[in-house]
Amino acid sequence: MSAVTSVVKSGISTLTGTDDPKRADLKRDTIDVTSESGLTTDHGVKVSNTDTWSKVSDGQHNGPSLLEDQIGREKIHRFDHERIPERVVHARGSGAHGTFRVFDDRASKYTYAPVLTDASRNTPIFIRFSTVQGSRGSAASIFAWKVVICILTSMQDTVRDVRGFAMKFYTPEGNWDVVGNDIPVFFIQDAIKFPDIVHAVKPEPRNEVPQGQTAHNNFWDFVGLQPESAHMVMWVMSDRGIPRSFRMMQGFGVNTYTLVNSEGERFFVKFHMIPELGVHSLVWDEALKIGGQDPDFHRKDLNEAIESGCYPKWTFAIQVIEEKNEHNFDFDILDATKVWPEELVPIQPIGEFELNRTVEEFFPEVEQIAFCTSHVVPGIGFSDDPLLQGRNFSYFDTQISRLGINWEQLPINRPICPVLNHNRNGKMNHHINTNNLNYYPNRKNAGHPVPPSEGGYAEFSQKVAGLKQRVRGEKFQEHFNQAQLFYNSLAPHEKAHLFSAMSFELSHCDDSEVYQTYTSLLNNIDFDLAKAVAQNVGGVIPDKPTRANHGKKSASLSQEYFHPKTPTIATRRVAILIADGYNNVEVQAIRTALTSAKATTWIIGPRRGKIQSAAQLIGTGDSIMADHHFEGQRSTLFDAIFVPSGSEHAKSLMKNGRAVHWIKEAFGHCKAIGAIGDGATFVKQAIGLSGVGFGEDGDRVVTSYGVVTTGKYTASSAVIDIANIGPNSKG
Ligand code: HDE
Repeated sequence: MSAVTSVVKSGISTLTGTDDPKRADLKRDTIDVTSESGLTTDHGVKVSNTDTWSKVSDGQHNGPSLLEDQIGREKIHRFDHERIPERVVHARGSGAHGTFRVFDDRASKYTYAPVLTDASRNTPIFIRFSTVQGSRGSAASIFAWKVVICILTSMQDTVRDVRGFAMKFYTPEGNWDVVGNDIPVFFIQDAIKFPDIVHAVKPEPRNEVPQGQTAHNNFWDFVGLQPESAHMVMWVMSDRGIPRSFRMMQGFGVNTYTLVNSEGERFFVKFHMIPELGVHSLVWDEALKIGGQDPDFHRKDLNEAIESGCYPKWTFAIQVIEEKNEHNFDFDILDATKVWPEELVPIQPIGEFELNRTVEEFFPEVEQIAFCTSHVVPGIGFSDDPLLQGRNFSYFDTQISRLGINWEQLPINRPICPVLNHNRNGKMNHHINTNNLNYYPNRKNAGHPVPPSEGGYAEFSQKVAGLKQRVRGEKFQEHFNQAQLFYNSLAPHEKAHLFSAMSFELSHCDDSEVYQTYTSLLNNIDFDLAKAVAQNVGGVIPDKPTRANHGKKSASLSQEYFHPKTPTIATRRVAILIADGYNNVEVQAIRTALTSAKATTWIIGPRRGKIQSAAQLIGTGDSIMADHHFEGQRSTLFDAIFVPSGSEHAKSLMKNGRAVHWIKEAFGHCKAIGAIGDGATFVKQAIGLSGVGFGEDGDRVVTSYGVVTTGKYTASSAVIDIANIGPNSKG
């Protein structure tokens, strides 16, 4: 068992039990299976034998199986039809239930939507996180893993990709969906290009390769010829493409929506979700390795945090532009390939939300949940953003082919408020209407429209004039200013990561036309970057910039901006590396300190079993159970490592190649490593670098490599140091 003992709740008063209307609603369809439960068929008849098909037999030999066996046939029929089509994009995902609330009514100057203004409400929410490119995937068996490792690595959480961040708010006014991503811009400006970008990024039609990767000819071919994607490509190639955890991602509604207040004034709005734990990423080498070591890394991480009581939490914020200021920017505020720089349009926090309940069963909750950008509630509306307009058509449409026309009756999708209209029938209809009147108007006025004054949705009366034509606005023609802004705003190590990512991806393109076109396009963004990438991948090496870099920056585009003000190790995974003869007093002390700081600790030893402490070796003291052995888990799955003192233990660690590799690899990934006494000597030898600032004299030393160690190391100083360094903060 792990040492996940702390039950830590964040600030929100959590809804529990039947107080949560969505939870109560789902309860209606929940089946509890206990040891008392007996099997029945789907038509309710008790089943006495579920193991043997009914057949003709003399009791000693098998004869033919009988078609009349309803129990056997039903079992096979149901199994044959278990699968439904996966989502055409965002197929692989994970989700959880939670609670949203606003701080106060500060947003009422922009909207009359109670979900955004009524602080007495706790709104139940569900969030589904996803990767975009890859298939839904399957857990490869150990056998398959040995035989075809490429299949395993294709279905995994840590691929370089955009992450979906789709939220459903179950409000008394109906469901509101914000179907966002972890990146604030998109590849294309107009919905009509969506099938092209998705076909280009998905596995190539000839051979279904690659899975879960943008690193192939067709993707880079398309984006090289479609310069409006330049900005988004920079984000995907940055650290944002390989998040450490769903819990450490920003979310963005991306499209421009509108809010309407009770005065009838309309505002343009963008939605932001800012994680309490800061925005953090893996390093690429880790992401690649975790893909093989733990393909479900992100979904496990989400469940682990919620189940240990460390509820992932975000601030909900808005950016607002008054209608009259729509055209006051050098970009079009309805262009989804552009951000609204925070310096121009401040981000206003208005609420917060947390995820506090894992799902009971994946399929009926995570797989069957379905979102629609067109699902808004009174006080919230759309804009003429051409991407949003197309999305409003697409989502409803795709749910019909994935789940059927009655998809909104599924438990996870149905609203918590009454649903009543004259829509009828269709496959898998669950509603039984007691009224004979399925049209309006009718003689009883049954099922009548509700005026806006009583809560009916009112479209904003927007004046529209123009010629019918296939055009995009003038400001939609500029594609590189914000790609430059993004690149300029990155910290040096973030720039280095982006350069490596592009080099990796373009190296995987074997058509020279593709990588030459893209490196030429890159020169519109940054000359030095374009030159360095082109040199690496055999692209077109520029001798001067295609256009000058404007040199502007916007602070909040860098992940650094979102590091928590007070460093924290809450929810981080710390491995304690031990062998027989370790110092148990230190291990207990560091565990206590880390647990109270809301981190989780995991004992890693030479075997999953009892590891004897130094005291026990001489007949006193305790042993400890290792959670994993050195081969069972790797350093990549942890944020930091701690090695206690103990001469026997340090000697055996040094002799164990895998234990040495643990340290070398964690060091290479710039993780915090704390060690004491002989443990510190082991760390130093394992890294093979002496003189990098280790504190031999008892002082605490933090090296530029991220290793902390000292002769007089204490548990509390370790916690402070590990938190201050921050896993992967540099590299
Ligand atoms: Fe989606 N997108 N999308 N998308 N999208 C889908 O709907 C679509 C776009 C996003 O967890 C599909 O139910 C079009 C932007 C997420 O269930 C589909 C366009 C953003 C999810 C669809 C876009 C997103 C989807 C496939 C361009 C970020 C997963 C399955 C006009 C704001 C939702 C489904 C979940 C899913 C269409 C662009 C985010 C086909 C036509 C921009 C998070 O309807």
